Amino acid sequence: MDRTAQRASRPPGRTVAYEPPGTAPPLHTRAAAVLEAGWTGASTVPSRSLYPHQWSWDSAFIAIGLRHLSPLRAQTELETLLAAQWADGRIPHIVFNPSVPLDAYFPSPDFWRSSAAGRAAGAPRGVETSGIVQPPVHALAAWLVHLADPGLSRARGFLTRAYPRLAAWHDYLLHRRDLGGGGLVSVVHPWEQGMDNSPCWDRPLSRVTPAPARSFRRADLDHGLPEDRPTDLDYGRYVRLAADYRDGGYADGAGDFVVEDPAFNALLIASEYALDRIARELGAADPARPDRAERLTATLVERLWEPAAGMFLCRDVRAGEPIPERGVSGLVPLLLPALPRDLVATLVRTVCGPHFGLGGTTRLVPSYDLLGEAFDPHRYWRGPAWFNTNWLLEQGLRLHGERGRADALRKGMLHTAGASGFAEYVDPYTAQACGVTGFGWTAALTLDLLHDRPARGRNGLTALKEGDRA
Ligand code: 9WN
Repeated sequence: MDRTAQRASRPPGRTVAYEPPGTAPPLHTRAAAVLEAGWTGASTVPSRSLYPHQWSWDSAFIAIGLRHLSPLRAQTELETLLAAQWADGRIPHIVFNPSVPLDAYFPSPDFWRSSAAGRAAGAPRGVETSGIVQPPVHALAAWLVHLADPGLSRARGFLTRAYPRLAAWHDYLLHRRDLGGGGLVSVVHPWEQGMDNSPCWDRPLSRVTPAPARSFRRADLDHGLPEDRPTDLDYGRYVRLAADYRDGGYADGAGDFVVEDPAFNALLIASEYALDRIARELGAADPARPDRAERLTATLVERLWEPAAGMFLCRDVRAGEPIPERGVSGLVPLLLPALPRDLVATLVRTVCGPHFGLGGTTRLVPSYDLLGEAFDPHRYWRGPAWFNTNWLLEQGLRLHGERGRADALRKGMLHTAGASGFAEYVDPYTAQACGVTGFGWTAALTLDLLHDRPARGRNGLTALKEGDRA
């Protein structure tokens, strides 16, 4: 099918149902079928075609939804990822499935060469992985998975086995990745932050000399529309950064791209709260841990809050300055329980204001500033709305008592997920599906929203505060 026909045949958005009402199976059944289709026996692929391996933060979000279908599978999902942890504590962003052909995804295991190039950093020998990381949603996911069936979790020693690995993961980030020296974690590649081609990276990436286009072959364009994906120039820079990191033995601190990101750090803080709850459940509470989460929240505010923008901004550590772009990552700290009240109020105003349009021009929050020069409603993380960031914002709104807005966002997400065939991302204005359909975390987080108890004002994040059975 040519590109125009592919675009025309996309599942429509908010105005027309994806399947005629009455004939489609319930949303819950369809979401469960997506996760079933992606299950490999040990973990879930984000997409059989575009992403045929295990991804780190995808697995965490997928486990959060999967726990409602099968707590055992959700535990296994996280255990498979944790088994690929490096001895220095890092959890790799991809765990490769050896039965998938090398040319099915780029960069493939023979690019990363983890077991050889990562030896000094402690890469595992029995499995090939990438050498970079992704946002630390894992302790939060592990705690929520535990709460779904504490009896099974205790019987299998799930948290007992997961806890030391999660603690080592956080230690790696806090000790080896404080590259700005101010107490926050830095990412060293746009793929680490997870919002790969966000306009927030344009400035720091402009310092990176791209690898020549002929030196690699992209596999993503076999499955996705070029106008929905990063450009070749972006890929050239991603490849250069990753190859330099690999050639330096995956040692931290030398690269050209070093950024402090609000969402990455906020997710670490949320996971610090979760780690504290896990430790308490195991009778191994560390009195320093809750303080650490609150101290990190204060540091995040001190280093990344930008009053003039009404939100958090990324910080270009190499240039020593904030990055003047409004990306959705600057809203994600809304999920932090200890965020000062005036900042909560400002963030809510920003989400609902002209830059993100929630409840006005958009039904889901876009990945980037609607008024930004680089805004593009279809190109990946340069404008489209994604379900994981919207889920995080729904959690944050509800946590801070914004019930009406959280309910509306939840409703918009459920409708859009079903109508788009569980799209990877959608046009924030029309809700037209972009990227692939049948996407893992879209289905998983749909299930989580369906199992929420919004009427009681509870959700996954309130479980951190209350020890609630989420
Ligand atoms: C590179 C798997 C991943 C997500 C990322 C998303 C995309 C990969 C790619 O897919 O990135 O890691 O090949 O584009 O940007 O957030 O984890 O779903």
